[in-house]
Amino acid sequence: MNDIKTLLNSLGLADSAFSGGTLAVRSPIDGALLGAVHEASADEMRAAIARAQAAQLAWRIVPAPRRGELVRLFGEELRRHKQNLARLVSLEAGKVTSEGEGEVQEMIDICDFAVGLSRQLHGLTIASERPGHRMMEQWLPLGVVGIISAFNFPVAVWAWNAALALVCGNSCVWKPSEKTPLTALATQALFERALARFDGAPAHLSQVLNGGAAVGEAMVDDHRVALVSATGSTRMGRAVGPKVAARFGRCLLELGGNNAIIVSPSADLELAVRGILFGAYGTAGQRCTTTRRVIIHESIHDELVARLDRARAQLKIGSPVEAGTLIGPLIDQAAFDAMQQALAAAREQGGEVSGGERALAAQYPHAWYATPALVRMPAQTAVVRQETFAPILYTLKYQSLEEAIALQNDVPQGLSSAIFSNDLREAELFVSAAGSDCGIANVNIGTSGAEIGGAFGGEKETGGGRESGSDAWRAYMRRATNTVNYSSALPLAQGVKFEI
Ligand code: UN1
Repeated sequence: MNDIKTLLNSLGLADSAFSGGTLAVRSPIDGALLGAVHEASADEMRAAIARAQAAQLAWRIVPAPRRGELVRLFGEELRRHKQNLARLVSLEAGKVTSEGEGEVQEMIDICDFAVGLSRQLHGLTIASERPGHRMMEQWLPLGVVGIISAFNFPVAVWAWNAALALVCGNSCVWKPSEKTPLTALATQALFERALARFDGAPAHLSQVLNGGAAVGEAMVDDHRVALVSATGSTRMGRAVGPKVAARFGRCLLELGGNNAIIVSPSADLELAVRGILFGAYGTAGQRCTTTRRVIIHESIHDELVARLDRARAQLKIGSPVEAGTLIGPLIDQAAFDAMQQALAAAREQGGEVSGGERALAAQYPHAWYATPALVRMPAQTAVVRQETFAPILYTLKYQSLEEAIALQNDVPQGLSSAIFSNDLREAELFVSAAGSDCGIANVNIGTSGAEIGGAFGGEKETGGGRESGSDAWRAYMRRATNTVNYSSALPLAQGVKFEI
């Protein structure tokens, strides 16, 4: 407990920020109480949105490269506090040390990206059909951006949204996962340090409000929130999407995945084994990009499955902050129970399960560790088509690549996918219009661990949103088409006459 207090203080949090509240925070590592934070009410959310709206009115007229300067300063704070924030990610979300550090690195990377972007929020000039006229397209600040984030990337996904939203001239209101409020508060404290070093930013440019569904709902229902960017389960997205649509707000959804890797006979099996193991079992299977299915050509199926199963059994499970651990805990008992239910369903549907038992129960009776599971499935049954947020890998067999691609696509989700193949034709078919239907389709790397430079997101039940790199910034701006007449006549478009 002392340890955590020192850590939180070092990140700029006063004791009152993490004690005395009603939202208890427990570490998934051992169940220890890390703090008790204030839970906001729906009214507090509405008041925060009002403050955010005032902040945005001032921020939108600050030149974009100046706005970039604030994000640059924030990136500096993140660099300075990388180890400590990463440690907090490990303690609160259960990520192994290198993944906690990777998460903060991802925040730093998106800040760098956003700083560059702040000088490139470019529009278009379009040829007008009328003489003495010019048409242009501008991208202008949108308003208040609401961010709902999940426990598994408790701070990086917020940073993808916030860094872009801020350089685009918006203010942000953040509702983090109830399971990870401390990393959110610490991130907010670091942001405020950057703000204090910046001359000319309005107060309340970024705010965080912890709490449950009622706080999230107050954000989702509020017409002053121009964009709701929500990361989490498809169930959550189904609740959020229609509400935002009903008030004609904008939504950016990043929901469930059910990501597959196809392994062809020409694959480099060494690479494939490593890519599959990290994809399936890294982060204890709790990434939206986790590899949940591997579709293997029949000629190499038995050999590859045997190798995966042997390697699976060797992966070191333990406290994520101990050196050498590859697999940390599940976030809570509900996650463990959901894993057991999926494995029971898989058995009923003809699956042969290895692993998947509770681990380290004697050492950590109040935490939920599980051995990674590999399930040989006879077919892509109902349980395989659903996302279970746990380290379960289903193996399937194929004969023709067309069949493999059809299997890969025949799930409700469409986030990430990959093929391991050294055959150019196969690889190109996989990334073609007749290939993977996902937002991310990789060749000879796994399904998870995307860089921030590309647009991140997926199709179908994944929600269709794109965050992070490429031109994802456009979601945080509004497009204005301007026609400027610099002649002294008033010709109408399409040759319409209206003589007065
Ligand atoms: C998520 O799991 O919500 O590609 C995001 C990845 C990470 C992001 C995952 N960069 O695995």
